[in-house]
Amino acid sequence: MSRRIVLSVIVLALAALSPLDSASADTKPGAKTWTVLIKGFKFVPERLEVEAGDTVIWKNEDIVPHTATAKKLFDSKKLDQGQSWSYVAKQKGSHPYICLYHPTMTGELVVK
Ligand SMILES: [Cu+2]
Repeated sequence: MSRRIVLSVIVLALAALSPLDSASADTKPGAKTWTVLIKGFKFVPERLEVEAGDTVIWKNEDIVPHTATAKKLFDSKKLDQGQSWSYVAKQKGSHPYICLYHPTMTGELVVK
């Protein structure tokens, strides 16, 4: 497949998974949605501060699978290219996380 077709497929797939349409019942009014991109074997941004009740979406833009995994708190499981996963931040504090496949990939979710 050409690069352009691959990108189009990704865009369509993401549109189909639009997180705004799937906001779950436990998101509170005024809660925000944040996106962390996974690209170039990095979490972008590496450190994210949110309010409790906000939703964080990790979106894998690399061609290899990744995870966003914080011990005992959250685990995206395997995210293939173009896949995303959302998490409603509840537990306040600083939560370091990694990619299980590439443990040198680190990020931090701060919930206030
Ligand atoms: Cu990874």
